[in-house]
Amino acid sequence: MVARGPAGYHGAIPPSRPQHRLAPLVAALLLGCPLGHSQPPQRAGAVMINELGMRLIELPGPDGGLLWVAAHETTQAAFARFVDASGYTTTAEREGGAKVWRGGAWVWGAGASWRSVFPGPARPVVAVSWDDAVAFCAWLSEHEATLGALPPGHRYRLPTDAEWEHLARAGAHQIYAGTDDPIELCRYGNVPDLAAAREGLGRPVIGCDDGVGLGTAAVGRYAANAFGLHDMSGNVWEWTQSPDPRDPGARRMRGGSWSGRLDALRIDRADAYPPDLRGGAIGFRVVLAPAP
Ligand SMILES: [Ca+2]
Repeated sequence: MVARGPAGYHGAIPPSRPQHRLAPLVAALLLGCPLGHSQPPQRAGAVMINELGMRLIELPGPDGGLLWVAAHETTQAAFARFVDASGYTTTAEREGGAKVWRGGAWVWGAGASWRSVFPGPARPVVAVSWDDAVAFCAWLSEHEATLGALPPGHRYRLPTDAEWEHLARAGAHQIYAGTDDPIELCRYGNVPDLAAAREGLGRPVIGCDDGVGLGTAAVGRYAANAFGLHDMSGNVWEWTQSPDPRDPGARRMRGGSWSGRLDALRIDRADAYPPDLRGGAIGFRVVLAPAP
């Protein structure tokens, strides 16, 4: 368990033993150091693997405090561990379906759920509501706390809207996660592209080919942004913790997807939906952060 646990957390202050170091430029930006500063990063950039095999990277949040951020969107394999252990029933399963892409449009899919929409253990879990994502975080927090595997005072949760944007930007001023050039996006994520057009997406696409048409890609298939985070732009929309300022009953989501509008892939764009919405282009990513 220690080998797979979060850097061996058993009540001790986490050891500083990063398995992965960020590029010097990024490290300098992260730590607010002038370039050329001789002191290496002490903590930011450390990596740990949690009890579900999820890779977490320690990164500065928008307020400068450190938090652990999942490098990937939550996979179906991880979500299955939650469901198997807890007996949880998702919103789609309780309410009889989810939105699915069919015939060039999002339509109601009777009986659709995370088990049936783009199935694959390494693919992001989709067709999950905001409520489902929050339930996953609560269970994972309790599960790892019981095992003594949580950093003291930490809990899993969804990133806030501000955290998501900061993490996608990764200390740069890029338009998309990883690049300013939309043609480059096929290196950084599963986006509406020529492959999707060939399969009949029927919407405007970027003139590049990411190798995946209609549907999700396995997490981590594409290049990470400068913080080491994959699929911040594209693959699936990611629920955030935050209510929408214009509609407090709705929850913000970020990053766009394999099927959506091209402008939604921009770091500075958000969408918002009721917390019980679920569909084949919506998933989530978690952070592990000090509890308030
Ligand atoms: Ca994404």
